[in-house]
Amino acid sequence: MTSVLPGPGDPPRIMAVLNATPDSFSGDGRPGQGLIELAKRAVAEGADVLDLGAESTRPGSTPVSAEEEVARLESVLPAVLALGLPVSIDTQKPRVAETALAAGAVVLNDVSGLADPGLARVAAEHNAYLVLTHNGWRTEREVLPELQALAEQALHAGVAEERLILDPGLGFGKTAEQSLGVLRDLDSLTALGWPVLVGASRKGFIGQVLDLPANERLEGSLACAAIATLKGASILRVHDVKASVRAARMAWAVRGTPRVSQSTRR
Ligand code: HH2
Repeated sequence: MTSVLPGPGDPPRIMAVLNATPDSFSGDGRPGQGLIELAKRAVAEGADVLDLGAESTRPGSTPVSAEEEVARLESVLPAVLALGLPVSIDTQKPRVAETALAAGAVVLNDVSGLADPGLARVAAEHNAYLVLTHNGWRTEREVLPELQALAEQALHAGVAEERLILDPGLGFGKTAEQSLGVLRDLDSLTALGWPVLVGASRKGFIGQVLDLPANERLEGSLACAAIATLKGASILRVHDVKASVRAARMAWAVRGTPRVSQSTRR
């Protein structure tokens, strides 16, 4: 199975978005067989990791109970796991995380910034990767320390250092200007040496810059993918796999130097 993280000399891993939700902002959420077809296509187009979510994180989306989230996941997870790539679960609920990791998922993708600290304990128990996302905004200077504080919290809960992945949370509680600033300064985050995940694909800040709806944001998303790659991101979370693989490989060739690795972090 491909590893979740790239080696220091490899281009970023491409994480394909799979939304088992009827109300995803990006417009391609789909339950059941449609999602499995989407997953197969992502594999054929060169995805490295599949990120499966059963609750939309879109502002204003309807909250889903743990029971409903588990039911949505269970209807597709075995078929997605059978495709042979590492599977990530986009959830904020320890109960949902527990079920998915027990079934074979290997990454917990938490966009809430450990709103429920129980999630870190579940990741630790299963030795799963844990994506810690910066959610909200106070000042630009506080993004890095807040992410580091989340990392410390996860380490304290027993998550192994080499299992942590940090995400600056583009669009999460941030204006377009703030998201652009975070992407502009991504080097300062990747320089810390933790693997960094960037989810820019089809986000609202791209729509605001280009004045385009979600289904017209491919080029803007690729520009962001290239910038994140140049600045040392380890994982790109994307909707358009084939185009993103190419953009990342090209930007990585231009970068020409390995990314800072955890082993040199301290
Ligand atoms: N963005 C979304 C969802 N999950 N996870 C991480 N780690 N980083 C992100 O930036 C991120 C994420 C929102 O995108 P999408 O899944 O397309 O929409 P929705 O949550 O409405 O289904």
